[in-house]
This record gives sequence, structure tokens and C-alpha cells, in this order.
Amino acid sequence: PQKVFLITGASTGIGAATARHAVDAGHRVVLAARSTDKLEALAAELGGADHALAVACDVTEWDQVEALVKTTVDTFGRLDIAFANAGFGASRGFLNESPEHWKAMVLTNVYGAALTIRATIPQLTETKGHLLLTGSVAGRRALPGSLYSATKWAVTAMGESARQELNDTGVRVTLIEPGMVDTPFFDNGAGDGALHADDIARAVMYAVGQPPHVDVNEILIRPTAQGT
Ligand code: NJP
Repeated sequence: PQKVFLITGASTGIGAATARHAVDAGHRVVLAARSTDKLEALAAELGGADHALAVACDVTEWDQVEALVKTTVDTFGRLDIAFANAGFGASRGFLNESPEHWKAMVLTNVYGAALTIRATIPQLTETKGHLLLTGSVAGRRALPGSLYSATKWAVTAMGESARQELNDTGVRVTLIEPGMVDTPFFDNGAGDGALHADDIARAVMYAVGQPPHVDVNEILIRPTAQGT
């Protein structure tokens, strides 16, 4: 049956690819990010108001995240799947990144994901829904490059904490852990052999397509040629 599928970080990359797969599978999507123009173009591409809703939302602002969930329910009547995917963090090392960059990264990747979890739990509990988080290979093993790995270790921990907390509610929690994916995440491209955003979107659709008694806890996907 058709579900209501909210995605943060939906303007580009993994989030946008997941939105396309979700609509192909018959779901209605709510697209959240800061770039309204890109979200609206994607919503139009996906068939407009019956299929996709674009909502401007900075995930580091609680009022905006709360409003995102309210708009979702006001528009589509429910929320079944929430994908906390917004994040960034090119890794240039401790001496090459500014304190302001770190602050924005921690706020987006950690605090933003926590706010998204907090705002969506009441609706997901009602629908026995599904929460997904974009962590990283860098959230399972520390990679060089200052704070990015640390923020993704925090996402790994939040995913596991949420899974345990929601254990008796019927809500499933899936942590998606990509390796290198060719998206705007990288200023200069991800390099040869990287994954495509579609590769990650297929993993998301696998997790959400399982019957209710199957909780896919985590999916780690590296490009075949990625060693670390
Ligand atoms: O990158 P990109 P990905 N509030 O840059 C949004 C993780 N990951 O798809 O707000 C709301 O195309 C931004 O939109 P906008 C990565 O850490 C990636 O690769 O309009 N939204 C855009 O839609 C991240 O968690 C790789 O600028 C905010 C989206 O986030 C996730 O995958 C490897 C926002 C970023 O899309 C998606 O990244 C890995 C805010 N404050 C993990 N700030 C990889 N690409 O190799 C940003 O292990 N966004």
C-alpha cells in the first residue's frame, strides 16, 4: 500500500534519488532541504501535488523540523517512513577546516538528525512506521579527516538507541552506511568507481519493502574498489 515517505536532504544526491525510487514504488514523498528551487523542481518532476510535496526546512532548527512534520500530516494525513539523511562534511583535516565549519557539521549531522528523530517519532509510532538514518562507513570505523567520522559515529549510536527505545512500538529503524557515493557531497567528484546515489536508494527501498516482522538494522555498502 502507498505510504507517506519523508526525506531530509532531498534536494540532491542520495535523498533525491531515494525520492525518485519511492515515487516509482507508489509512495507519496515529502521533500525537505534548504534549497526550495531544487525541491520544487524535483516535486514537479515526480508528478506534482498528488505525489510529492516540497517543504523548505533547515534540520538544525527545531521549529522548522516540527513544522515539516505538521505540514506532512496536514497534507497527506499520516507519516509512515522518515529518512533522516541531511548531512555534509568533506574531510580536509583538523588544520584545514574552520571551527565554523565544524559547528555547522555537528549541528546538521548530529543535532539535525536528533531533531528529525524527535519530531517524527510520535507519527511513526502511530503508523508503526519506519525510521532510517544516513550514517556512513565513517560511522563504523574512523577515517582521517577531523570531525566527520565523529558525527557519523554519533548517528550510528542514535540509530541503535532509537531502535532500542522504539522496540515495543512496532517502529523499525534502519541505519544506511554508504561508502563513497558520487553526489554533490564532494566538491571535486567522488573519484572513479564510486557508488551512484541510485545504489543507495535501492538499499533504502529494500529495507522499507520488508514485511513488518523484518527489521533491517543496518546496511553498509562500499564501492567494490573501496578498501577503507
Ligand atoms: O550529499 P548531497 P549526499 N537542513 O550534498 C541537505 C551521507 N554520506 O547525498 O539544504 C536541511 O548531495 C542538502 O540540501 P540543501 C552524508 O553525510 C554521503 O551524498 O538544499 N538539509 C542536500 O539535500 C549525508 O548525510 C557519502 O543544501 C540540509 C543533502 O543534505 C547523506 O549521505 C558517504 C542541511 C546533502 O546531499 C546525503 O549526502 C557517506 C540542513 N541544515 C555518507 N544541510 C558520499 N556521498 O560519499 C544539508 O558515507 N542539507
